[in-house]
Amino acid sequence: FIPEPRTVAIVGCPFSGGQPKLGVDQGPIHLVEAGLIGQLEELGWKVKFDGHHQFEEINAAADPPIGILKNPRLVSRVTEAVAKAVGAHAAQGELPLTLGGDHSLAMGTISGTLMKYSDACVVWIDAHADINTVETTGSGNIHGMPVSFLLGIGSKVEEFSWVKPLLKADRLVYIGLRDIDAGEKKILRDNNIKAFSMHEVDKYGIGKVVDMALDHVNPNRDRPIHLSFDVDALDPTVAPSTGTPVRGGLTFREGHYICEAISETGLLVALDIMEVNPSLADPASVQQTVAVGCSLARSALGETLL
Ligand code: 6HN
Ligand code: MN
Ligand code: MN
Ligand code: MN
Repeated sequence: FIPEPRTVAIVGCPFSGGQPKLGVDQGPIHLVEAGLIGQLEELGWKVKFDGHHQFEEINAAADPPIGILKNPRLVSRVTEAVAKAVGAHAAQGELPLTLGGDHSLAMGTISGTLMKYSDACVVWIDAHADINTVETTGSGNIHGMPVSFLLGIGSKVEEFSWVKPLLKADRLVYIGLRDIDAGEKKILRDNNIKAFSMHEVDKYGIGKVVDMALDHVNPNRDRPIHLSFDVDALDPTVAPSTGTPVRGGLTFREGHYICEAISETGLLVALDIMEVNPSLADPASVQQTVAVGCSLARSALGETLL
C-alpha cells in the first residue's frame, strides 16, 4: 500500500569531499533556492524537507590519504550518514531525492536504497563510470569510485567496511559514458557490466537505448529502480557548471527522456541529482545548470510534456 499523495523526501547533501573542486557543496542549496520544492508540489507530491544535512556529528579533521584515496574518513562517514538518511526515508515508503554534492554520495544513497529494496536495480547516468578501485584510480578522488565499493570489487579499504556489496553487476546499467579510464574499461568487461556509451546513443537513439537498458536490469519491469544522475552526462553546452565536463554528451531532450521513461515505469524508488557546481562558469551558465537539475528531477517525478 502506497499512501497518496506520495511523499518525496529531499536529502540535501552539501558535500564536496569526493573530489578537489570547491563549490559542488553549494549545489543542493541552489537547487532548493531555484524552487525545486514548489515545483514538485505542483506535480502532486507531498515534499518533506528538513533542511540540508550538515553532517555535524562528522569530524574527520585528521584525514591523511589512505593509499592515494583523498579524504577517505570524511567520505566514508558522510556517505554512511547518507545511507542511513536515505534508508530511513525509503523505509517509511518515501522516495528519497538526494541532491549533491559530488557523486561519492551515491555510495550512501544506493546503500540506503538496497537496505530497503534488496532487488532494486541501478540506472547510472554519467559521462564517467565511477567504478575505479583502489588499484585502478589515478586521481584518488573517491567520486570516481563509488560503484566499485557498491559491487565489492577491488581491494577492501577497512575505513569503508560499512559499505556492503549489495549491488550485483547485472542489476547495474550505464547510459551516457564517454570518458572511461583504461582500468575501468577492463572492470566493465571482466564483470560483464552493461553500458550504453554515447556511441550507442548515437547509433540506436535514446528511446531504444533506454528500452535496452531496462530490458537488461529489469526484464519483467517489476524491480524497484534507483536512478543516479550525474549532470556531467549532459553535454557541457547543456550543463556547463560541473566539475568534470566532457564534450559530446547527452542533449537536453535525451537527458530528460531518460527521466521521463523511468518515471513512466512507475518503479522509481530513489533519485540522485549529482555534481551541480554553482561556483564553476558564469552566472548565466550556473542558472542554466541549476534549472536543468530541477527539470531532470521533475521529469523523473512525473512531469510530462502533454
Ligand atoms: N564523476 N575517472 C576519473 C577519476 O578521477 O576517477 C573521473 C571521475 C569523475 C567522477 O564525475 O562523478
Ligand atoms: Mn531527511
Ligand atoms: Mn559521476
Ligand atoms: Mn561524471
